[in-house]
Formats: sequence, structure tokens, C-alpha cells
Amino acid sequence: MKKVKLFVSALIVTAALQSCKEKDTLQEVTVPEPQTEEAPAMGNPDDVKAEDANASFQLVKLPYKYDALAPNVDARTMELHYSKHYKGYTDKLNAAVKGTPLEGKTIEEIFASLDMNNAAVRNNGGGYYNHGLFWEIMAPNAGGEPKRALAEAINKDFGSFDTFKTQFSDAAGKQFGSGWAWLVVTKDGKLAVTSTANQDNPLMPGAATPGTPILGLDVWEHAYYLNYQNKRPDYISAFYNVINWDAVSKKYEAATAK
Ligand code: MN3
Repeated sequence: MKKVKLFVSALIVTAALQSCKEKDTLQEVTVPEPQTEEAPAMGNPDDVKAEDANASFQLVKLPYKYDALAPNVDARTMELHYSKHYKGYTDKLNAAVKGTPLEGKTIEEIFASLDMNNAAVRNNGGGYYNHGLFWEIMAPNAGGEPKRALAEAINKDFGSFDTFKTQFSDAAGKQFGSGWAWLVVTKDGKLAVTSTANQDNPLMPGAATPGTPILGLDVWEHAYYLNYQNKRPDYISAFYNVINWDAVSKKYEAATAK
């Protein structure tokens, strides 16, 4: 709107200038081009902090700017996702554990003995952990295929990278409503694809395919609706362009070294 106002005031100034110079020859005045589209001001992810700076859980730093993954993930979605949704889960998790025996525990320790009836810790703890992993396993100028040990393990456990992709995309596409698709390392060191509802994850008690997540895809509508509307499959395809396989490999190596 500011640009529109500027344009209007430029017209008024032009008119005023012209009336002053009525008796002189008219001068040519440059009028700014009207702007039809104005990008909203973009914030800096480093300015987003947990409400309580001394609380157990602080936001994982976003390792890139909000617009770094565009057009696969647009800047506005990234900004809302990180500064509103993720911050919200973090603040609510801190509030939920404050003054309880869970305060001071790591998120993995909390999941290991989680009471699944504790909705505040289940939902916000999941939201905190899942998004922290999600930011880390994406990067600009990424995508392609995994290398080294992870590439070998994918070939061994899925047959090929393409078969893995089909299974992962299926899990993400078929998750009904809000949830996540995962690539996990199971207890016996194998790779498996699974999905979970809402903010649950494979570290929580009762998970259908328990394991350590090394790759996760958020399929909540807030993760894609602004850019993709109802076309979740297009969002899933675009995700492969931003997977940071080096980060996923590090998680694979850490999970299998246990
Ligand atoms: Mn989300």
C-alpha cells in the first residue's frame, strides 16, 4: 500500500509543480511506475528467540535466510513457519515442562518415557523436535542423491534410491491430514520409511515404526498451503530439491554409531 500512496503523492506534487509553472513551459516530470505487487518486509530468523531466554528449550538457528529455499519453499511460508509455528511450539513446550520433573531433561529423554496422554508435551515437544530436524535437513543449492554409507544403506534396504523416493513420497502423500513422513534408523540399524500423525514422531512410545529420524517432511498444510494450495504432491516433489543429504548422512552416521 505504501507504494500506492507514494504514487498518489507523486501525482499531487506533479500537479502542484505544474500549477506553479503554469506560465512557464511545462516541464517533464518523472512519475514513478505504479507497483501492482509489493513483497512484504522479510524478517531475520536470527531475531526470533524463545519467549524465555533461560528456559530449557531454545530455537534451533535457521541455517539460511527465509528466502534461501525459494521457489521450492517460498519465503513467506518459511518466515511464518519458523517465526510463528516453530516459536509457538517451543514456548508452549517450555511452559508445559516448567516446574515439572521434565524440566532440564533433553527432548530425547522426554520422548523416551513420554506419557502420551500429556497432550501439551506430546504436541509441543513433537513440534519442537520435528521442526528443529526439518530446518537442519534442508539447504539452498542442495538436493541430488546421498553419498557414501547412506547411499549404500539406501540401496541395500530399499533396492535403489528411486524406490526409496517412491516409498517416502507415498508416506508423505498418504498421511491423512496433518503429520510427517520420516526416514528412520531402526533399532537393528536398518533404514525404514514411516509416517506419523500431528506432531508425533518415531521416538515416541507406541510409534508404528520406532527409530531415530534422520530425514523428515512436514506435511501440515501450514508447511505448503500458501505456495502449493491443495497440491501436496507438488510440494513433496519440490522437497527433493532442497534435501541436505550431507546433514542427513551425518545423522545416519550418528544413529548407526550408537
Ligand atoms: Mn510445521
